[in-house]
Amino acid sequence: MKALVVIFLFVVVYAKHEQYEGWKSYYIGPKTQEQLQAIGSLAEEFELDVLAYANLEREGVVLVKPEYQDGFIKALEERDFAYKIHSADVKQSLEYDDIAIENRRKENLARNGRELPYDNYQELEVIEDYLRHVASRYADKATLVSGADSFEGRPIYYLKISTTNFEDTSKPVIFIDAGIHAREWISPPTVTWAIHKLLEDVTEPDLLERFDWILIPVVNPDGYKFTFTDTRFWRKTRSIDQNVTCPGVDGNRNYDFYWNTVGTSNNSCADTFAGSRPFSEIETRVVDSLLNEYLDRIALYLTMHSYGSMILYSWGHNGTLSDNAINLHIVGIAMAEEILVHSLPHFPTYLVGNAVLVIGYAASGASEDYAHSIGIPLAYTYELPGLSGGLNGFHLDPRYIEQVSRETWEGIAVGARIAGDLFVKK
Ligand code: 0X9
Ligand code: ZN
Repeated sequence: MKALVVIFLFVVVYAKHEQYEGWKSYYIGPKTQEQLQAIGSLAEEFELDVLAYANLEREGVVLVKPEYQDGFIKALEERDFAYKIHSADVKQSLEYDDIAIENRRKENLARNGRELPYDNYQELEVIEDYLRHVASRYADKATLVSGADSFEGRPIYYLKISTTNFEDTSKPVIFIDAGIHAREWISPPTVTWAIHKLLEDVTEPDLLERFDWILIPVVNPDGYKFTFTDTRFWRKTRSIDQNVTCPGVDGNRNYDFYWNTVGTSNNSCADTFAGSRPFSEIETRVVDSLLNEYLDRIALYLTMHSYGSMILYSWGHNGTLSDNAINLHIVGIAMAEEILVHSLPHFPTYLVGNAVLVIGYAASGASEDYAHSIGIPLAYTYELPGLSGGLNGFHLDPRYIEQVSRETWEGIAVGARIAGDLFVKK
């Protein structure tokens, strides 16, 4: 019987990842600025899916389709790139991941463990149950709202946390979202952990007294769900537009900031498709309307992505600096230093800086730039740790989810306090 269950599980996951048959992933380590810059054109030429961005100190990881593998390796060798295999069989790596995830899920159920796992990735329904639970258990401080239904009809939940029901308008607001990029599974747990620290395990009461919080654990629930059920490396929303070929828009190219001018695609089948117009997606409109509703009170905006151990700030479309660059840098560094204090020795050190300079490419229509452009003084993209830099596993090994959530919270706490000190109400 047990053997049958194992076989059944294997068949189910096998079918699920069929689309990655023959795919491989590689570490690539650029040694010179020219090599670093060449990655963008290699990515275009060989339709690479970049899972982690390289820089001169740190190798990146790319996914390569079977039909491009020979040409890609030839191109790397011609350009004298350092590279090594990351997964020789992506489909099999995903199957192993699924089995490990399923086993941990069963162990959790058997232990009757905490409601929300931090030793396993968090499925959408589990996050939603948790949000409903904390909203009713801590009704005096927490309000759960659905900003709208997603394209496929799922609630886009956000939690408002406040000791005054948001009525003391002199309090600065801290706004954090996660899960706009569906496949970046480490992102939502950092926001659910923040909720845990503000409601269930309050070790920093000043953060509750001083600030109101808006927290969106999964901005893109349709895409997130789709990565669990169908396509592990799906990045975009799941909207269907009759005028274009493929479903989905890159939420982080869909904001109204130099929309569709750089680092974006007009091809709906591309991962960086900017959409048919700014804010074509209900998911980005929900964030936009909240940003605008609390515009004069938001002291700090964070959006959680992966991978790369980076804290990025404006301007990400052209690499220039904003008028508030010094504060952006000071607060960015303070967050990164605090994370470092609570990090593990083998985790990469966070890099902090202008998005273009640190991640190595320009892209318009991203949320942190938009938030900053409408007047939010401190706005950052976190690229959370994972993949490269000596961590194991195909994606970030689930054993590190709690660690990343904990250390990220330390960064958020420090960032909130300094943002609060700097905040001048308009
Ligand atoms: O490209 C992105 O959207 C972000 N990286 S990710 O690997 N998570 O996709 C980086 C966005 C950086 N910010 C700007 N370009 N403004
Ligand atoms: Zn992302």
